[in-house]
Amino acid sequence: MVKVTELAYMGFNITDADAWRDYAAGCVGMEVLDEGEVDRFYLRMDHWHHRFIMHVGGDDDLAYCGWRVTGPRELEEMARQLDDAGIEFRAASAAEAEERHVLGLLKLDDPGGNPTEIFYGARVETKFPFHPGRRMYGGFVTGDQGIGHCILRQEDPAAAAAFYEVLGLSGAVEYKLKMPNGIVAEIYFMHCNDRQHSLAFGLGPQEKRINHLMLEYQQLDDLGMAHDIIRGREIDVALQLGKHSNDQALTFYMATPSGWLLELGWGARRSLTQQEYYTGDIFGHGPEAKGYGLDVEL
Ligand code: MBD
Ligand code: FE
Repeated sequence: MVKVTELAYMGFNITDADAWRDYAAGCVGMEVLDEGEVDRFYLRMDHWHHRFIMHVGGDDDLAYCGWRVTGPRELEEMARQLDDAGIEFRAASAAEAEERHVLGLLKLDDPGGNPTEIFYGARVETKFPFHPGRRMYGGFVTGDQGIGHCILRQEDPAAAAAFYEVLGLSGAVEYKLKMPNGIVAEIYFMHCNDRQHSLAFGLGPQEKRINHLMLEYQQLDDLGMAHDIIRGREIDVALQLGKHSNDQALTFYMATPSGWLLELGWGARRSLTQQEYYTGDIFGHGPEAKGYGLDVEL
C-alpha cells in the first residue's frame, strides 16, 4: 500500500490580498513571492518554491490541500488504490500540474467536499533560500513533517477517516470534550509522518471548509514575537496560549484576514505508535474572541 508522506501545500481563496501579504510577512514571518500573476501570489516557509498559493478573489476559504507521494510509481499506485476503494478522482493535465509547480497530480474531493490533490515532484528552489518576511530567530518546522496541520469540515467523520485511510493516513479520536450543552465532542486526528497530526476533524458544523491551519516555529522566541506583534495589532485571539495534550505543542489561535484561524506553535512532540485520548489540554488555551468555530473548552 502506498501512503502520502506529508501535507505539502495548500491553496486559499482570499479577498484582501494586501491584508494577507502584510499579515503573512509581518505577523507570521512567511515570505511573500509575487511572480507578476494578476490572480495569485505565493507564500514560502522554506526552500520550496512555495507552500501556499493565495488566489485573489472568491470566498475566503480553503481552495485545496496538496498531499505528497514519493514519485511517479507511487502516484500510479495511489490511483489504483483510489479506484479499488471506489473513490472518484481524475488525473490532472500537464497544464494543471504546471500550475501547481509539480510533476504529476490527481484531483479529487474528500467526503466533506474539500478539494484534495495528490502529487509527486515538488518544485524546490535550492538556489533561492527562504527569506523571512520579518526578523526571525529560526525557521518553520517543515521537512519530512510537511507544513503543519489543518482542521477541515466533515459532516461524516467516519467517512472522512475511511477516505484518508485510503490515502495512507492513520489515527483515531484523541479528544472527548464535554460541551456546555452536555454533548461530548469527539475530535479525530490523523497523521502520515512524524508530525503528530496533519489533519483533524469532528468539530461539528462549521461555516467554512477550514477551521484552522497550524504552523510550527523551530524557535520558541519566534512564537513569542508573533504573539507580541499580533497583540500589538489587536488581532482577534480565539484561544489564548496553551499546551495541547496530543502533540504537546505550545500554541495560540488567531484570526486570519479571511476569518478562519491560524494556530501558531512551537515544541510539538512526534507521532506516537499507539493511540491515546484525552479529556482536555495540559494548560491554557482559554477562549477569548468568539465566533471562530472553536467554542470548545479544551
Ligand atoms: C490541536 O492542534 C487542536 O487544534 C485541537 C483543537 C486539539 C488538539 C490539538
Ligand atoms: Fe490544531
